[in-house]
Amino acid sequence: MSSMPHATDAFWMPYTPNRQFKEQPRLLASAEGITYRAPDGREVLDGISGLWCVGAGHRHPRIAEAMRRQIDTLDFASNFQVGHPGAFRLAERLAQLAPPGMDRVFLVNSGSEGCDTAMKIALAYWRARGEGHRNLFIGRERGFHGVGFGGISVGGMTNNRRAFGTALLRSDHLRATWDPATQAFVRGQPLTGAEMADELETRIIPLHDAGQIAAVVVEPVAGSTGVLVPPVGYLQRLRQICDRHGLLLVFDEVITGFGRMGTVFAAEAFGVVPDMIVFAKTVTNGAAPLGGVLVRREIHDTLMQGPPHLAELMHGYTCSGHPLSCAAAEAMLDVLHDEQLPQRVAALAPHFENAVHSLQGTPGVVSVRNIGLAAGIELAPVPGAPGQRGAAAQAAAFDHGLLTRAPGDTLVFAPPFICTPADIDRMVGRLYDAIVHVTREAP
Ligand code: PXG
Ligand code: PLP
Repeated sequence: MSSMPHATDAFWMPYTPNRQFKEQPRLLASAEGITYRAPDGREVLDGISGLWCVGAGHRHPRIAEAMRRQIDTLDFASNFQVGHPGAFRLAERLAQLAPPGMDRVFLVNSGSEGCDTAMKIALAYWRARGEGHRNLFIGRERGFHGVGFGGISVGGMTNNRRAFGTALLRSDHLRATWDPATQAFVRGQPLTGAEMADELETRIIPLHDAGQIAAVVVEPVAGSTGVLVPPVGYLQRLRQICDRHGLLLVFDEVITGFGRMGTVFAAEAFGVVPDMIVFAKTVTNGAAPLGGVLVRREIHDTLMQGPPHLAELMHGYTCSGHPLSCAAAEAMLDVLHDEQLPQRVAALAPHFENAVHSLQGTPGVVSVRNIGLAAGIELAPVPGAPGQRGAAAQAAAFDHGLLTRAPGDTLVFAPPFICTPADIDRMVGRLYDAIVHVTREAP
């Protein structure tokens, strides 16, 4: 088992308080199933599926075996002007899993690349239809669409935007679906609040004109902001308004895709078919980087024009459809199917809901929200220091043997799909211990 590296200076860690981490590193050296091990062998239960990726559990033997076979057969082939069978096979299988009609797939390496790709496809689509003036994107406050310039333009996480000046693309934002007055301890989807979608029609469209808008981009469930669950009927209303005004609707399913909602895609769980679906993360169980965009066929076909010797869409990444990533994803699709992982999530969700809501009443807990296998447990902030209590709780959870995440003062709990009810209870016990630990301390 590897131990602490001698020097930690060179690696500029992503999304990490580097100075603090390097004072007190928290390393993960190995993993199996739902459990990480620190270099000293200490157990850390995986309460966030790696980073919303590892639904099938760590080091799944079928995924490992598929990747081993692939690296010994074809390590790399690009998909620019040549191709390899794995990418075609994977795309066909993804198309079959997607909602009807969304059967064209652009492959990328991450959720961020997926979001930027979906936005570029939207722009190119309107231009091909002679409506190049549609170049405004409508996102939502507290939405996360990765860290590319497209994604931070349409995203609504203030901390991801502030340091980078004005984002590159024109955008406006719907309000978040969060209403603390009615939703603080709601179980599953709030029953009221669908009318929050009407703002698209009553404010945004009159302000900008529908003819300026390229697409509306939302996460079906806002994940990385701390799990904000859409009210019943909200996503349907967004779809209806987009249809009335001819706007494209993009679902960012980077977190919700591949099982976490108890279905392969959240589109299915909520009964709403968008025009594009962005995916990443769980598609390979986190074993290799892969993302993509599922596209409604008419959008794809509109772009299949121009001189036959020129690429129809001048876009792609060196590793788009990398053989190892495709092998991992194909194996993950086998595992999702054969182990019935979405069905297991659906069966486990009621126990999960009861377990996380048992935290209501714990001092300092101001909200608990859940859907599928995702929950946000929000803590009262330290006065004048937003985020400090969340960061302390995340650290305390790690010290109590649980990996979690804390955007702001909300602890996010999103365990692997293979958890048993007893695993969930053990993890929630550690969450409780961590919350008690940080709320006992003086504010
Ligand atoms: N869209 C959504 C909805 C995401 O959740 C991305 C795009 C970007 O994906 P990549 O693969 O480029 O990271 C994400 C990523 C958290 C957390 O703490 C969530 C993400 C990333 C980092 C942290 O919940 N989601
Ligand atoms: N920068 C340089 C100098 C490159 O040659 C390339 C790709 O060929 C890129 C950036 C883009 O890299 P990627 O295709 O991995 O996104």
